[in-house]
Amino acid sequence: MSTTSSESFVRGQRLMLIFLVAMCIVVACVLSTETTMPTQNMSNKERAELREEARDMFYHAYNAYMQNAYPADELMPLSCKGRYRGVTPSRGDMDDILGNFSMTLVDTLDTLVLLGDFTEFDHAVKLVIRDVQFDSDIIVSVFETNIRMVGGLLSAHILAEYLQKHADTMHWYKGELLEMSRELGYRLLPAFNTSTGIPHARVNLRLGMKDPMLKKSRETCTACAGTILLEFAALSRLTGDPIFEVRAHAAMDALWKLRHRGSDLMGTVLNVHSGDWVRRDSGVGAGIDSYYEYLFKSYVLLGDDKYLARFNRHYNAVMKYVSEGPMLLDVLMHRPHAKSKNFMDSLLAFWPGLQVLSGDLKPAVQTHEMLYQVMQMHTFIPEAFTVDFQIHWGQHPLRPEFIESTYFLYRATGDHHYLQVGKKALKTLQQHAKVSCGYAAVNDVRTGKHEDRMDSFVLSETIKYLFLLFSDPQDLIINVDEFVFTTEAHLLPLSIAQLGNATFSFRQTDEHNVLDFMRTCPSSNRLFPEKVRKPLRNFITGSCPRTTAGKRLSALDFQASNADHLRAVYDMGITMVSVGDRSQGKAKSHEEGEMGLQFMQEMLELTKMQSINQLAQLQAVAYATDENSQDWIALMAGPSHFSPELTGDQFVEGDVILAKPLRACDESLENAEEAKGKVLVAERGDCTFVSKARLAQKVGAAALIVCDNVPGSSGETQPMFAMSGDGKDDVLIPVVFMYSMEFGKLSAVMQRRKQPLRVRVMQMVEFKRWQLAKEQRQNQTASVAQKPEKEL
Ligand code: DMJ
Repeated sequence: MSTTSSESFVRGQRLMLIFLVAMCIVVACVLSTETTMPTQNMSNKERAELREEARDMFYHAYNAYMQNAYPADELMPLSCKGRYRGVTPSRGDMDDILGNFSMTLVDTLDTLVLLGDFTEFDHAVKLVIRDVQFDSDIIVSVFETNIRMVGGLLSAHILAEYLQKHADTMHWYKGELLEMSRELGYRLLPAFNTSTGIPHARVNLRLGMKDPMLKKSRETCTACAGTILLEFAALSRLTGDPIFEVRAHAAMDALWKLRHRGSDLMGTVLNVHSGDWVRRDSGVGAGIDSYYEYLFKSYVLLGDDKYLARFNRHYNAVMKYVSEGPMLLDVLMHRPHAKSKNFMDSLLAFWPGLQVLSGDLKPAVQTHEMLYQVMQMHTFIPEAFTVDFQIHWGQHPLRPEFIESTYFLYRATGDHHYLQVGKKALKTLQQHAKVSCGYAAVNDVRTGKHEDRMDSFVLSETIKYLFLLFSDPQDLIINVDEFVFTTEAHLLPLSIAQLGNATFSFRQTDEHNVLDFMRTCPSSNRLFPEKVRKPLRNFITGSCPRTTAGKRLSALDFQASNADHLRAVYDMGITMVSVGDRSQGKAKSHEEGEMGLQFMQEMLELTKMQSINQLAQLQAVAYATDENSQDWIALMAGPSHFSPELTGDQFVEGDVILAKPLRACDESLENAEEAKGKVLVAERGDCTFVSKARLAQKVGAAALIVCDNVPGSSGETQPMFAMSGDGKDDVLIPVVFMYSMEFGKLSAVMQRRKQPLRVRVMQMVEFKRWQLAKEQRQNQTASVAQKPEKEL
């Protein structure tokens, strides 16, 4: 159903009002009900200095890119040169982000306007118009190309026209960027030709889906398919061509239908043809994050309240099942009471920012506080960290999410705490990521080692949000409250709703009235951020009381080292026996006694499950103690999510060989011939686990061992994990992970042996069974040999 432009205009105005009023209510509720003042105020002078430091950071990175990398997509800050697709050694699937279309410059254009640098913006727009082209035989990610390139071109177009009107400049500009974004949009459209309407994850810029490499394409992530609408709607409204918006709405509708009807949760990976879920983990981080963001922001930008209703349904489900105090832990969409991961990823740091926009401030303050503590503990927020805040994956590519949330929290509360947090983040970047040629990603926050990588979002988001945090509205040429920030922090004006809506749709019957889900002011019981943060201040060290009254401690969450847990367990009547204290525990009340019984029951179940699961999943790399021996030793290894599981008596046997180069991130290996039929070893880093696996498979290796790149790591001291893939299931050889200490043992044996070392990759439990059977056989033989003759 289409609406008239005057209706759209009214809706646009209404929305802008709703949005601004919502923000004001949040601020008013927070500020008016509590007199406690935040502790460390920041002077205007210091704030202005930090704003200027953020500006300097921008130019340090931008100039390094322009002088050493442009027209490449990205700057490689350590080698101080450009990263080109097909020229620079491949990092595997990760490179699908690159299309040889000067991504960093396009992604950065609107930041130049925010900084007030119209001269450089004018120059940069001219360069983009002159140099950037899309007719390349390159497979790119639909999601990344949309958010970084289409979004970058569109917001630059909008701002160029804005400057023409309001700054009397760029009069030469005739809408070239909009034309470019339309062309790029057309090149992405073939990806939407699926039976569900949910787009493929990748498309060839020149050949569409006709590229033979895309023949088997069928899996995508929820965020990949659900982060299209803002850009495509803007594209349709600005060009007058409805096709983009129609396709993006259809994809959103199809995704909505795939939610679990019981839990209202979404999984992370799905099949675009059948609509079947491939991964049913449900959280708010990797694989799903910006789908939720785009539901809410589509409502704000377009005024279609079905998106608010959908967002609210999902939001309530997330808060019910995924949110656990300040933490957000993945569950299974179809079994939402079962946690599916014991770690959180850094991408979820955007969530508090989204919560602020939707008006739910208290949990935003709490989660942000938890993340701030993780950051202080590890310098940066690592890519993934466990529920006890240890590092699960130590990389940090200078992501923006935490700073983005800090910015929105500051805008909503005015609390200077968030300026202090921003200052800390800025200084950390300066101290630990700044190099002479830009800012370098951190390969491992434990070692601080740099990586030759500066993602385009460092300029388009990380530094942009820092600059905005320390700027006053009067420092900025535009009123940012009149814009929606896309997931890549590109600015789309709320006035887009006035430009007609070709595809406004009826709400589906299962979509409740938005009012059913409207949340009230979060500060009804005298909320002030400091008050909310305070009890969490020592959340990570666990030294503050934090057992919520009335909430039962479940065995899954129990940590013996947590004093509150011990207290809660004691109150439930369970005695923790230790030397010198054998007094009988007595439940405080009948109800707590019941809880205690339930707890113990769970504990037993859990122990059973854990030992079964851990052993069942643990892999082994086994070898004979010497060339002629029958005695075997097994080293502990972890499985992967993307390769076939070795179960029962299955194993793969072969000689071990080290990949050349060891990281195995290139198109091929120098020792590809030699690697055929062998158990290849590649070191972790530089590219994804799964791309190493694909390369190993391509050269004909029988199996792959990925060894850790963090010296001293060991399965004895840290939890083993399963390597994540990208949702595809094209890896057919077994792939296992070994921590450094375990691999060190293997490597020492390899060096000692004259002959190549032959190993078996198998299930640990199977190895143990095999050993046990062997021992029993040996014992039998021995006892037979020892029996006196007469007994024979
Ligand atoms: C950005 O490209 C976007 O913010 C996206 O939504 C998530 N990943 C990166 C930044 O981490």
